[in-house]
Amino acid sequence: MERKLHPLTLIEQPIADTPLREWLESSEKVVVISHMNADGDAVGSLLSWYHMLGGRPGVILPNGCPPAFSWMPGADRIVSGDAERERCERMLTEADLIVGVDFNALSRIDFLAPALRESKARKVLLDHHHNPEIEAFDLVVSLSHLSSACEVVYWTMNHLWGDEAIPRDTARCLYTGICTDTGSFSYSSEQPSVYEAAANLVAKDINAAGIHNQINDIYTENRLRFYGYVLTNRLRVFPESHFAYIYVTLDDQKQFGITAADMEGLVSYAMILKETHVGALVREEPTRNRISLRSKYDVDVNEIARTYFNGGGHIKASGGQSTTSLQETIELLEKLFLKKGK
Ligand SMILES: [Mn+2]
Repeated sequence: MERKLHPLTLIEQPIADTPLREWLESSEKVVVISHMNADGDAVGSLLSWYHMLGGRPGVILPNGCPPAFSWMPGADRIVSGDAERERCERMLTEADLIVGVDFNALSRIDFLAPALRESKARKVLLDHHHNPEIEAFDLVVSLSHLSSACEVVYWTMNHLWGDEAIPRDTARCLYTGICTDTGSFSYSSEQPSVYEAAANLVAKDINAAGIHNQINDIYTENRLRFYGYVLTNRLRVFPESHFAYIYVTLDDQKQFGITAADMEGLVSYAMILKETHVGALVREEPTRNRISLRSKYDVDVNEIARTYFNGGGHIKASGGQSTTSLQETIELLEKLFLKKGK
């Protein structure tokens, strides 16, 4: 029943009844911040506000803008916590309004969390993850049934100022985040509202095909050959258990000169298999293993990531880590997902 409702009707307190518009328009020092290891949704929702507010806000990412998104309009304005930690802390301290996008807990902004927590600024969170840390904010717009933070931001802007007030550069940023968080409308996109938002954004002459190219056609030859190697040598498939996983050793990464960002999307290859219901990627790091989990149907991998891998995320896409050996991590995965005797 929920899926037929328009997102704006699902906000318990209509945004128009909150002081959000007044805060955004009257605050002198606005700072927008998103999470560590930013993805397209984080960068998109961050920069959408930069353009919407006429270039007024300071924009912060704890460890900067990933090169894959440096083409986005306004990306050169992002202040990186890694590179300029004190400047970021000062921006947060001196702000009168802080807007957090695409994260549900202060731990996601890592070493910048104390500065945000202690800032006297008004604090707003706009997000789509479950269980927002509401105590840390003055106003929370948390719509976990929506595809992306960019969609949450789109409907918020639409509701506050109307679609016609949204500028083209904001539309480019928001469309990018919606595409990256839905795999170009292949998952997390069951709600009709995501297509309505996309249609309204595409109507702003944003060159949607160009954005899809910028997001998808980005592999180096080396990265593609690494994928070939991994799919040949590091993919294990268990059709009877509807489970497949890929593991990547430190040696593999060294051999091909591969970074964590290069493995973004690798887990989806486990999901392409017809029989796979749940897929995993384990990548070895010097002091731990990172685990990505994906689910096609009703297995809640958010719960599994929370319970076994000190992580979390979404029901169908989550991640975590383990500090045991690669071998032990793989054994735990097999224990969790393999049917007995298979
Ligand atoms: Mn997101």
